[in-house]
Amino acid sequence: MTRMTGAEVLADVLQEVGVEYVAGIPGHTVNDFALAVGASKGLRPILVRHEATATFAADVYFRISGKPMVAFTHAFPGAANGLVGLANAYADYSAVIHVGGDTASAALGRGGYQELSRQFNGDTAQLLRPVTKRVWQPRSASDIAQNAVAAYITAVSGRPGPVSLNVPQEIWSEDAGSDGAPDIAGFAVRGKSRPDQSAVERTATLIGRAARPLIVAGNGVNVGRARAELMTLARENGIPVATTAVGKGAFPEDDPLSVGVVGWTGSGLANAAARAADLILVLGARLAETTASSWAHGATFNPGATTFVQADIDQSAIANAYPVAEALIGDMTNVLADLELSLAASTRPDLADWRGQLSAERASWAQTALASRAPGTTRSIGTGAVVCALRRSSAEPLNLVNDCGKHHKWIVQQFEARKDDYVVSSMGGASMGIGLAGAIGAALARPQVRTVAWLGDGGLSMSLAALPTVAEYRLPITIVVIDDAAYGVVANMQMNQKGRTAFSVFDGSGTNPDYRLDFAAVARACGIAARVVADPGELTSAFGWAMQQDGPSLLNIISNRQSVHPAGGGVLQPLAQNARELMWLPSGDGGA
Ligand SMILES: Cc1ncc(C[n+]2csc(CCOP(=O)(O)OP(=O)(O)O)c2C)c(N)n1
Ligand SMILES: [Mg+2]
Repeated sequence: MTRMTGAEVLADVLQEVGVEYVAGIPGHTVNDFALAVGASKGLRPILVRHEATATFAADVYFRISGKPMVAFTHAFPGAANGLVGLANAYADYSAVIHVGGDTASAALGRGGYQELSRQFNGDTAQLLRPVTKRVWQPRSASDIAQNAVAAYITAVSGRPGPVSLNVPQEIWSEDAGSDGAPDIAGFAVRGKSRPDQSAVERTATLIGRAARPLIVAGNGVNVGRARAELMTLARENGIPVATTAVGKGAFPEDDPLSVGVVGWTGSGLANAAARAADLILVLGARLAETTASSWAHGATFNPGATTFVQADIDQSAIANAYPVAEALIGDMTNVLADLELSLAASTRPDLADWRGQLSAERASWAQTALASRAPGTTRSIGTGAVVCALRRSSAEPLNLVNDCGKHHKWIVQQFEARKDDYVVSSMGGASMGIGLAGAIGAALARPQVRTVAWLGDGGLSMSLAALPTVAEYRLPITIVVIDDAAYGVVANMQMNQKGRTAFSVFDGSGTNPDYRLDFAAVARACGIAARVVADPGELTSAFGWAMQQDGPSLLNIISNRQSVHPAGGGVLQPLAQNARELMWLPSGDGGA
């Protein structure tokens, strides 16, 4: 047996806990780790060209595969470049294992090259602290195995999140003190929690008595791999299902029980259902600002008239916004399976009237949605028509990663997520740039299906550094850029508020009104097949072409600044006192 170094031990442990992909950019502080990953048989390296590509990709990879991916960075400049993806993963409860190389301990505080220690030795770890569940800073190579297992367990357990192993440079090459790989079998053990049975039974009774129950499924259902259990519970009991924007896809939207997405970016139908429901079963969601339309009473939820029951793997998500009548704490598959058993043992609710009431809403919402899908004109293509062409272009399951801007709401509200689709949106972080870099993670997680990266021109400009990676690894990604030559959502907001724009239109602040970044040319230069679509009549054939490419493709859809969010849905408004008043609300019938 040969003695192993700290770097070799970490590469080994990462494989043992199920990591497949390691993405990042090396430098001298993390070089030994890069070389150990390169030499390992099981880990697959993804060399990116900006650290944020690695952290965003890892975030979305976890959301789809349920497995953590590693993003590694060098000293503080690399770590700082990767921060946005870590913070976004933290805000949205997604697991990422970050491995950072840090300045060698002997140089700390003495003017070490690339050290961040002016205030305290090793402050790169302080950069990472607020954007991770925990930072580990091994003091010797023999700490690495234990620290890595603890980091993995922390990342994936409870509500998932990013973690960081921030390793001083000298430790990588130190002897880890053992012959051969550590045996982690008894350490990296995961269990599943089960909700309290009496709480399950009381919840079943509340559901059995409700006249207008609604399920609101959050991303906890996706992350908890509980889509099948949700389907059984909803269908066996005939209960309508909404999702949050981030939870979109947890329940197929072509199912007659689906009402779509609740909240600001959601549908008129889902918001009407949530307002009218007398009982809402919240699954793996915390009813945050965008889901609850800024908690404005009667916009999405009617907390005074609705009883909430909430299920989550983590107690701290319960009653984040509204008082609850019951809390089911446990793994989402167990919560749903136990609840279904309990409901099956009693009389199933008769909800025909409630579903009838919703069909009238459904018909009226279908009209509103249809009216907003006008094709537009040459060089001013309607985004709703693009969503239709995209949906029609693929009968196969797909991954879709949404960026942030006015193009985003069109997908959340109007793209029909079907069984086995993953439609990823970020609402906690909503960082621009996740659309393309995240699509890399999606394509690595499910390479057998096509991945769509859905972005605005602002978001794509911010993540151009990810384009060569898409081409270099020949990832089956179709990039759709809704190009209005503006930070459109900001420009619209400014026009509505003040009748003028500032810092939101790409025209050189008026000096170059015709400037247009040629994304198709940039993509081609990177090795990606690309087309400009200027006419709505070309949409169908363009999508047919793009989705059938062997490798990546890009469609530059020419939109214009006057294009808007789709109509309907919830609201997002200045908070005023809404959030603070929540504690003084009267609870709903049967509420706690
Ligand atoms: C990293 C980051 N910076 C700024 C913002 C604020 N912001 C939200 S949407 C948006 C404009 C998006 O422009 P674009 O990608 O072109 O989308 P459009 O609204 O034009 O569809 C901005 C600046 C953000 N969400 N993330
Ligand atoms: Mg734009």
